[in-house]
Amino acid sequence: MQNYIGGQFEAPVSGQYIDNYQPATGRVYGRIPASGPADADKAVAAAEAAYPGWAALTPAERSHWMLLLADGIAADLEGFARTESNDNGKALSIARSVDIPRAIANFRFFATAILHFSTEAHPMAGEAINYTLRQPIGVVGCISPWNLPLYLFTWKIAPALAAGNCVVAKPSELTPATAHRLAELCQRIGFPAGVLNIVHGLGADIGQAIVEHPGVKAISFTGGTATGRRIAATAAPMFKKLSLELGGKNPVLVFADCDLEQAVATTLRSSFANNGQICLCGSRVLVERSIYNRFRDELVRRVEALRIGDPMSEDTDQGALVSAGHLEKVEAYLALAREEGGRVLCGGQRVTLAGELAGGYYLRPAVVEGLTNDCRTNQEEIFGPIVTLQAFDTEAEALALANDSAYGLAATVWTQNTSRAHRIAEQLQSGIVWINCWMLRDLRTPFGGVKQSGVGREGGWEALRFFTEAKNVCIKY
Ligand code: TXE
Repeated sequence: MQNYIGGQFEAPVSGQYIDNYQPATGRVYGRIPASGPADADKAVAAAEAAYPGWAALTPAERSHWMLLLADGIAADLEGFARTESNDNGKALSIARSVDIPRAIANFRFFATAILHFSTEAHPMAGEAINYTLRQPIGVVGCISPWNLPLYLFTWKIAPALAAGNCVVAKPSELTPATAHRLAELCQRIGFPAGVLNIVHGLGADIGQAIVEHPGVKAISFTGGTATGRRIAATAAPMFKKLSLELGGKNPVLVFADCDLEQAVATTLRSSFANNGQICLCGSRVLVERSIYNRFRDELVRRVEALRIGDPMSEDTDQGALVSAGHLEKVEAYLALAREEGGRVLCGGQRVTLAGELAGGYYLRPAVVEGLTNDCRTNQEEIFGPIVTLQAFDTEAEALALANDSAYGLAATVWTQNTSRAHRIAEQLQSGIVWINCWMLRDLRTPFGGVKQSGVGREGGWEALRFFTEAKNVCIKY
């Protein structure tokens, strides 16, 4: 792969490359540029050169270009899905039904949202009128993680472009392939050169260089909390706008008055979809004591039935984890859970598949019980196929356990009692609350977390506001 700068594919200035591993086999299957500050300079220069032209287009013209990107991905959905599955290890069925359709939806949503974007007026009766202009910021940086590669990459790029900014974007070095495929699409359709620049490499090198670059006026980042802290420390003294979507340790509250079948079926998904590698996955399942055993036994039964296998096979529920390092991290948490007194009810073993898949990063999904909420297993983000179960007796206790976390991204509540649902939703320290569902997403809604789960909100008008600067104009009568 090469960097995509100013509409051209270019080798990194260093001439150095990084190996890209295929999680399904554990083999090196490609190389990506090891970019650094000199590449960031080139990408920012290309974006600055393209900016006046792109910002001057009408929203309808920008929308047109973005819809062409959406159409291009849609026409190549299977190709993008296979590329994503190959690069990330996720089951092809998920890439095909979730990741790539959502990337298309991101472009379509913001390409059309910008046509309806409007600003406010504040009349001062008889004296003056204020109106707000929302103007693009200039060159912005979008840095995305490996778990939902094209999905989260486009979730940032689409509003940035729609609002009239030019972008320097960096996908995760673990999963660069669909971003590269998007760059090829840009070139094929003649997407205006320099408007979207895609650079590859390690976070500490090219990621840090983008954040530090004085020409980059805003940073939108999704990734780990430690990385977010570092980015904030770099960007804050430069007064850059920052949107940080970070980790989670999401609670799932299951009350005895829930629809048990739906609660179990969805908790299976909310625990293990994408191998638990979604920031929205519920990792602490809190169950009312009177139904605890029934819920636990049924969940474990279904977890044991999950099929771990070749990501490309249609029968696979769970593909490979993203990397050898991540597999080791998840296993280390399982060992910690045991040390802390947890009982592993199922899973946690490595799976060795046959033939060329023997070196892949496969792990049986695990359910753990017997841990208190204050242990590290229940406090730290694992981001893999492990959930813990805890029993509670009262609503107040459930709420206290749910909120006893440094994180506050997403929470799920299972109850048929509407009053309780509203009462709890109001009190949960969480940016997102799902009642009797999980990951039901309307792209207009504010998306993001509280506490150490991040700063700012993505989605809908929030994203378009983030990627614009408000200017008040006051006219005296
Ligand atoms: O993420 P990083 P990692 C969590 C999850 C995971 C942990 C670490 O718990 O185990 O984070 O994952 C780029 N300046 N999440 O290490 O490093 C990096 O190249 C600028 C939660 O893989 O945060 C990549 O493009 N950029 C999560 C992106 O940041 C830097 C998704 C994310 O990588 C950088 C992923 C720097 N100094 C992990 N250092 C979620 N919230 O969805 C790294 N990067």
